[in-house]
Formats: sequence, C-alpha cells, structure tokens
Amino acid sequence: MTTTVSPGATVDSVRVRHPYFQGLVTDAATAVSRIKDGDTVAISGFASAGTPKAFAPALAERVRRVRADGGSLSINLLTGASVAGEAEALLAEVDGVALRMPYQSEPTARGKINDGRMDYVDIHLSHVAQQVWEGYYGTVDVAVVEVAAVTEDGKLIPSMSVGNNKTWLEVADAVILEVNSWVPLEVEGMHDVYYGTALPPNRSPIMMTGPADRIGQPYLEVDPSKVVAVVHTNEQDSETKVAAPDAISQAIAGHVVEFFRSEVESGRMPADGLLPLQAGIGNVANAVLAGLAEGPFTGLTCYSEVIQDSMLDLIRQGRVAHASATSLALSGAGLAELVDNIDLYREHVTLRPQEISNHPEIVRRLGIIGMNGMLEADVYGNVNSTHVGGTRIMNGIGGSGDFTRNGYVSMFLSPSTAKNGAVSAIVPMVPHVDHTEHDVQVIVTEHGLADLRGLSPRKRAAVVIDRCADPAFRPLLHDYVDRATSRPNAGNTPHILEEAFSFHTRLAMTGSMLE
Ligand code: 0RQ
Repeated sequence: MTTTVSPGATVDSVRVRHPYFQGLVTDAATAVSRIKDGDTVAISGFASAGTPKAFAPALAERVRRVRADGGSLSINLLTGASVAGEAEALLAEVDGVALRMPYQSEPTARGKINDGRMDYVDIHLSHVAQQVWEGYYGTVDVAVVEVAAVTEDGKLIPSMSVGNNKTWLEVADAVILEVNSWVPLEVEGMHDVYYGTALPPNRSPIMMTGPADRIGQPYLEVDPSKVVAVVHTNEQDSETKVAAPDAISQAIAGHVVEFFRSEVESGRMPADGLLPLQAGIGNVANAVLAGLAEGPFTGLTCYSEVIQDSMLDLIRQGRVAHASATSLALSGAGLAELVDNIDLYREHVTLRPQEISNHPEIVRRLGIIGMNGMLEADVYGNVNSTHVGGTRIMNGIGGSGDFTRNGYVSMFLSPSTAKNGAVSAIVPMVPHVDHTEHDVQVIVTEHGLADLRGLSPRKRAAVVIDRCADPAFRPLLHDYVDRATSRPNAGNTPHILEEAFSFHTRLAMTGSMLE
C-alpha cells in the first residue's frame, strides 16, 4: 500500500509506519532549505554505505542558487568516516564545506583540503562521538540520517551502516530522515545500537566479550519533535571498487597467513578461530582476507570497522562465524550478494555504532589482530598512514589508530614501493607519524614480514630493511643506518637528523627516491 502525502512525494507506508512521521514527508529541496550558512550538519554514512542519497545533490544545488543571488552558504560537515564519493565531490565542487571531520578519501575534497580551502580535522574514529558530546564542534544544527524504515512506534531501522548516527540523532537540534526503500526490510535485526555510553566520570564497563555479543537494541531512537522532514529515496549504496588480488597483494596475504600459522604453533593464538580480525579498507586487506579462504583456519571472527567482499565470501564458506563492524564497503557484486542473501548475513553480521566497533576497551579485551594499510614505515617501525611527503593529506587516520594502539597484534601491510618503484615504502624516518614504534608490531610487504616484537630499535632496523624493503632500496637504507649507528653518541635510535629525510628530498628533486 502506498500513501500520497504531499505533492511530488510518495512514500510507501510500509517504510514510514508512524502517522506523525508520514506527515513530515517532503522533497529533498524543501528539507535542505532550512540549512543556513555556517551550520554544522552531521550526516550518516561510513565508507560508501548509508550515505543519505538526496541530501548532497539538493544542498549543492541550494549552494549554487544562494551564491547566484549574492549570498553565501557553506557548512561544517561531520560524518561517520568517508561517505559516498559522489556526495563528497558534489559538496566540495561548490565549496559547500568549510570544515570536514573526521575522515575523507575523495580527490576533490582532498584537493580543497590540501589547498587550504577546506579545514580538515583528522581524528580517531572512536573519538568522534565523545568529542562532539564534549562540544568541541559547537552545536550540531542538523542531522541527516538514512534509515531503512520508521516503525509503528517511531523507532528507526538503520540502513547499511551505523557510524555515528546514534550520536547525531541525540545531539542535533533538527533531524532530517532519508528513508531509502532500496535497503531490504529484512536488514531489521542486523544492528546492535548500544545506548550505554557516557562521558567520564559516569562511564561503566561495556559488557562485551565476543564479536557476536549483542548488548544494545536493533533500532535507533529519535525524539519526534526534532524531526523536521522525512525524504523518500530509492537508491543503491555506491559501490566500492575492489581489484582482484594481484601478485603483490597475494604475496602479502601469503606472509600474513604464514605468520598466523606460526603464532598458532607457538601457542600465542588459538588454532580454532585465531583471534578476532580487523582489516582496513583496500585491495591489500581484501586480498589478505581472500587468502584466509585458502588457509587452514576455521571458526574465524571479525571485529572491525568495515566489511568487504572477501568477508562475505568467508561467511558463505563457513570460515567466519561472525563479523562485527559499523559499516559495509562492498562492490556492486558484493551489494547484490548481501541483498539477495540478507537472511544469511543478518545472522552472521552485526553492525554497531563506531564508538563501539572501534572502542579501545573492547579492542584490548577481545585481543584484536589489527591489519591496516600505510603510506610508509621507517626503519624503526614508525608509520605514516596519512600525509604524503609529511604535508599533503591522503585520507585520514580513520580507525587505524583505534585498532593499532589497542590490538593484540598490530600489523601494517603495504607494497614495498609506490609510483612504479620510484617511492620506497620503507624510509629512514617518516615525515609524519600516525602510529609510533611503540604501537607497531609487524610490518609486511610482498618481500616478507618483519616481526618487531621484542626487538630493540637497532635490531628492528635490520629486520625491517632485510625483510620488507624493496631490494633496490636496501643498500641505501643500510648505508644510512650504518652511518647513523657508527656516529659518536649514536643513541638508542640512531639517526643523522640532517639526512633523515634524504629519501623524501631526493623524491622532491628528481621524482625518485633512488636517484
Ligand atoms: O595513489 O592511487 O594516486 O596512485 O597512495 O595507495 O597502494 O593503493 O594503498 O589503497 O591501501 O591506501 C595508507 C592511503 C593506503 C590507506 C593508505 C599512494 C599510491 C596511491 C593509495 P594513486 P595504495 P591503499 C580502516 C582503517 C588510513 C586509514 C585506515 C589509508 C595511494 O590504507 O588511508 O587505515 N589508511 N583506516 O600511489 C606517496 C608513498 C605512498 C604513496 C602509497 N609512500 N608516498 N604516495 N601511495 N604509498 C578504514 C577506515 O577507517 C574507514
């Protein structure tokens, strides 16, 4: 049954079951007309999943109109993490975003940030909700949250991500809901929204001891009096591009699987199920998970931020018993697989708020195996994940710090070179540090795996160079470390500070770290 509720807007009463919310149905242009210059707008969306579909096109159009009339309109945009690239690009193209927080991975927005035309605050994803509650970002004027449906009693069935939606709905002065009929209604029950977090000194333990534990409720809540508009959409989440594993990512995956095998042999990880896995977004992470499909491990679990295609494969094969995350980052084929088999995945997947999926307390308790990507690592194990050349932002730290700092084993995986071999991923000193040598335990490239646990800085340098650096760069790296180490007063972590960035200087001058 469908109900026509206002001119131009038709909403399926199965999706908006509460009459009060039905009365708020309108079109996106009307909904965004209340957004004012300087507003802080918090939207749903984490990776490509759950981004409101109508909001960005409508707001970008409104920004154009306001500017054409001689006015100004830009917002402070808060999200879960990255949002669908189209939405990010539309708003960046019209200079509609003055401040962005906490993560992006889209070229137009990145360009504006690096040109100094968009402020960017890059924080740990587990900190976002807390910092917004603490007021660092001022008042949240409007929240725009995509949901699958509004229930008879006014609860919200989340869509394909949870991210910070619970917090946005709680803190915002006004709420716009986008009800997306593309999301299968059978998604109801896949989410676990925990309402027990608080600010110090009122915190209590989060009673979770395994990735499959349910400690909350399957619905988001909203104060109806704050809801100012309900917009109907029917659009698929945007697709995450996933390349088939290549020789390099397969070699990295092979080293990781071998490492897990030896951890089991040494008794540090249980043979049945290892420990919960966390894997960042990207081709290498996807390939590592795909590599587990070939390995001997079963009864696996995942406690991560995002679920990629290969995780669905592992669930279907019965190798992964349960995967907990806050969102999905799936290809077109992955989205179709999820929607077509939603009953299976609802049983084996739990989507949670990102303050829980990335919570340091839980990550430490569960003993997560953290596997994230990097731009570069230095010979002592410090990792740069975010700033090319130390200055130009790539994406952001995302959740990598939440898992690395608190994980049981914290691993960084990367090809040994970038830019067709001109750039070494192993350098004497990283020009920006996201993950310090105190947190980074294992570095893996296609050449091998450096296990840094228990090693002093001088011993670490030899292992990182010999196991992980591309052979073309090894002599230069050894030469640097040898000379640094043989200087008087070389110290515990030898460096020649005036030469520490010699690789980056060569790259800037010649286009290659080799020449
Ligand atoms: O640029 O596409 O222009 O060629 O960086 O590199 O090799 O495709 O690797 O997609 O795994 O990204 C660290 C960025 C790696 C990612 C990073 C260039 C390279 C290419 C991408 P081009 P690859 P990936 C959970 C965890 C932080 C967030 C995180 C990341 C581009 O892993 O954003 O972990 N991590 N979140 O050419 C200059 C170098 C380079 C370099 C690579 N040393 N110098 N450029 N590139 N190395 C997810 C969330 O939080 C949502």
